[in-house]
Amino acid sequence: MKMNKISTMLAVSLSFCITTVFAADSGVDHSKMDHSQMQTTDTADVDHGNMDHSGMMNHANMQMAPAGIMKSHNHKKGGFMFSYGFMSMGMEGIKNGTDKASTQDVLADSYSMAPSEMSMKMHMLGAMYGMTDDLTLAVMTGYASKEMTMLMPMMMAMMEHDGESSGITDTEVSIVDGLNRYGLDNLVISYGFSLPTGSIDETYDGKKLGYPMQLGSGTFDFVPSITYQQMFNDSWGYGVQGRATVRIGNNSADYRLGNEYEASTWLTKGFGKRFSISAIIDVAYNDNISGADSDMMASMSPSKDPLAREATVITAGLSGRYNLGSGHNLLLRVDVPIYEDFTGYQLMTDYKLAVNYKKMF
Ligand SMILES: [Cu+2]
Repeated sequence: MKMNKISTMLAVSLSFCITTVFAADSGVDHSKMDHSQMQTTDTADVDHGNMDHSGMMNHANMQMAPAGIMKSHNHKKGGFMFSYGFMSMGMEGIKNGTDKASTQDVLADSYSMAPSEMSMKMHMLGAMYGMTDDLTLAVMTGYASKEMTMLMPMMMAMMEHDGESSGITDTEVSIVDGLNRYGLDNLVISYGFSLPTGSIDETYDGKKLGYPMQLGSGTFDFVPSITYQQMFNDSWGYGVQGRATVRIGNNSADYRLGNEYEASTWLTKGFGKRFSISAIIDVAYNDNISGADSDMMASMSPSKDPLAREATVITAGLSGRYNLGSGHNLLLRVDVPIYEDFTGYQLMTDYKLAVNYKKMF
């Protein structure tokens, strides 16, 4: 059911993407035109380093991609980019399917505990390096801190149970291909792997924490993406990105997290040469876990139940980008969920906040 829904959404975004690619490239010099237009915009901005960095990048319209959209541009040979991001996410309350559920519902379904809140903070470090004019190496890793509160019936009252974990997350190594050698100026693809550098053995008070509190997948994951971006004129543009996380094999604890499929689409409006705002819609699906960690008892809590992880989530976001000149970029993004459909009891997301800093050399 869910898989059908999400496949439809992904198919729609993808066909939208493909249609536009062909529409753009069947026209004689359409993409070239857009490109030179963009460069004019960049060079017109006399007093700053945008000029250098558009020389280092094949996709000047990268300036239009909102925060959180990674691997949407490549750098020209020798070009280098460093990025730092901070993300904060809050979750509270439970849903099952698309309906809200209470702590009592969870306990009545024979779980011993019910999750009530969770928060996650993450620092992300990234680097990109142009190996050729088309192929850019992108490496990304992070440090996450997570906190979760569970409720457990004790005598006649509810007792709070806390859990915490923190550490290095998984590390992604990808190749971003600008496809300019095929004349595809607006299309970028990337393919790479997520390496299992994040721990899957996080415990608290001597007990193994649930699946969402672990820091990594424990498996090598294939992480491809495809991005299409187009400027309408020198201030309006849009983009579409599809990405997937496909897990390979089982991890050392004998389970495999569900695959993830995500599509984002955004509309960006530039104000002057330095500032732009994007509105983003993101559709994400992730599957249940196959196998199970033998140190987690599914009946303890839904967060330890491998079959209560499947989710389809649609979020709406707003992102702002400020180009500080000399290749410095500051980005901000806020997201709120507009649709959540869960298999089993899962925590609802309140908000997601992200700050990003990028420096291009
Ligand atoms: Cu970059």
